[in-house]
Amino acid sequence: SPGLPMVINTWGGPFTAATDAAYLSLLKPETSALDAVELGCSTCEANQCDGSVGFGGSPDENCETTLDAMIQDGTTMKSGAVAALRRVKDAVSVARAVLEHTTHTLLAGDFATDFALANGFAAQNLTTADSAASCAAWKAASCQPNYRLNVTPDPATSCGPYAPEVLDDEGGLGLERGKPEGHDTISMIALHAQGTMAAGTSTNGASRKVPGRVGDGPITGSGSYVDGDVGGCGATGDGDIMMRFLPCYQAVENLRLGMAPQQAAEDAVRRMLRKYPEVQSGIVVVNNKGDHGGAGSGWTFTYAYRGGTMNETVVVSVLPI
Ligand code: SD4
Repeated sequence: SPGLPMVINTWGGPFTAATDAAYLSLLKPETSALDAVELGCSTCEANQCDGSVGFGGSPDENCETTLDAMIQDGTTMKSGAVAALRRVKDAVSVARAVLEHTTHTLLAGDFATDFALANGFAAQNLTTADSAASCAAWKAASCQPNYRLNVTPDPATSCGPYAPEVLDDEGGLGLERGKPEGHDTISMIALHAQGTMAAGTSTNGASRKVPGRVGDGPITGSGSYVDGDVGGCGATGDGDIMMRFLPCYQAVENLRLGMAPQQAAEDAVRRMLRKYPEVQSGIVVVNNKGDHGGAGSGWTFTYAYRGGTMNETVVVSVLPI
C-alpha cells in the first residue's frame, strides 16, 4: 500500500489524468471518497478517455452513443446508476444524483435522461463527426443478410432481426456486433484519509450494440463494488459476459474471506474463464488498507494508482491469466 488517501482505477495512459485529478482532490480534507470518484470518472468522460468513456464513442446500430455509469458509497452501500443514458454527457454525475436524490439504484434510457434534465443537467448531442462516420462505414459493410431467417436488414434502421450468434453457420451475422473496439472503461476506487471508500464506473459500452444494450458498468457488483469494511473493485472488459459473474462482488467477498487482493482478483477472473475461455476482462482490487492487485484475461490489462505521498501515478501492467 502507498498509504492513504489513495485512488486506483482501471487502465493507464489517458486514464491517469483521472487518477491524478481524483487523488489531488482527496488532499483537501473536505473532499469525500464519493466526490473523488465522481471527479475522476467525470475527468475521463470530458476527455473521452480512449474513446470508450463519455460522448462520441461506441455507437450502437443506430449510430447513437449511450452511456452507462454507477457510483457506490462504501459506508452506506448505497449506489446510484444510469444505464443507456441518452443525450446527457455527465453520466457519473447523474448516477450520483440517483444515489443522493432518490431511493432508487438504477434508472434507464430516456427516463434516465428525463431525470437528468429535471436535475439541471444539460441535454447535449453525444454523436461526433468521428462516431457518425465510423458507424456509417460499419453499417454499410457489415449489416449482413440473415440467411437463417431469410431476411435482409435495412441498414437505414437497424441491423436486425437478430438471431443468436451461435446459430450463425454463415459466419456473417453478428460477428462484428457488440464487440467493443478499442474498449476501455474507467472503474475507480477511492480511499479517503479517514478510511472511507467509494467506487464508480463510467463507459460508453460496446460498439455496434443492439440499441438498448446495457453492459456491466452500471451493475453494482459487476462494473464496480465497494464495502469500506473490506475493500473495493473495478472492472473493465466484455461486459456482456462479465455481468453474468458479478466479478467485483466476487472479488470483494474474496477479500472478506481473507484472500490478498491479487488472489481475490485472480479468482474472480478464473470463474469467468472456466465458462468463457476467450473473455476479455480486467479487474483491479484494493483492500481498505490500500493493498492492491489486478488480474485479467484475453489482453494485457493495466491499472493506475496514486496514494500516500506519491508524486505521480504509477501504472501496473497485468499479463493475462
Ligand atoms: C461494457 N465493460 O460495456 C464495458 C466495456 C469495456 O473494455 O469495459 N470495455 O461491456
